[in-house]
Amino acid sequence: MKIAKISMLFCSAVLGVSCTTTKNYTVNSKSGTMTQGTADFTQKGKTVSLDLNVYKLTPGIHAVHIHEKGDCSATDGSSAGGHWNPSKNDHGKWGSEHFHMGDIGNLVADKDGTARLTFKTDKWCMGCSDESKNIIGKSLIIHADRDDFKTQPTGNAGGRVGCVEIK
Ligand SMILES: [Cu+2]
Ligand SMILES: [Zn+2]
Repeated sequence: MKIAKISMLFCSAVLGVSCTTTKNYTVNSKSGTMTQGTADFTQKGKTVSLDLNVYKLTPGIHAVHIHEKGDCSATDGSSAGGHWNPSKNDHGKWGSEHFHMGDIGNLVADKDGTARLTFKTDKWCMGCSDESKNIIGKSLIIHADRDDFKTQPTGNAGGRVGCVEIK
């Protein structure tokens, strides 16, 4: 807490800019798929942005969530646990009445299986002391199917084809 405060002061007062943290990860293929890609997270000031680039997906719509455990070790990705849900809400579409803090939404893969999703929020942080906001120690999961934003608590998104440990 003290260190975080001091570093914020350092960034804003001494450098005259807000702090920026960037972490780049590689997507691990899961469930016998060939999924590849990168997930880049950046925190600038109070905003965290995600730039997700995925390859070798099946063409079409795939759910993307942050799951509660930063563990991609299981071949089917089940070690990542359920959706990250610190506020104990129902599953849903981001920004609607009810949604999990990990309910990013869907990405669309083209006919070659290539997909890009960018996302930005001030509801997350990278490594802050507020565990209801901190994405470090969680995982990002790419699913076989689309999120219907209705089925509880998963969105009926099917298997897990890609996994990123957010360390
Ligand atoms: Cu998921
Ligand atoms: Zn959810």
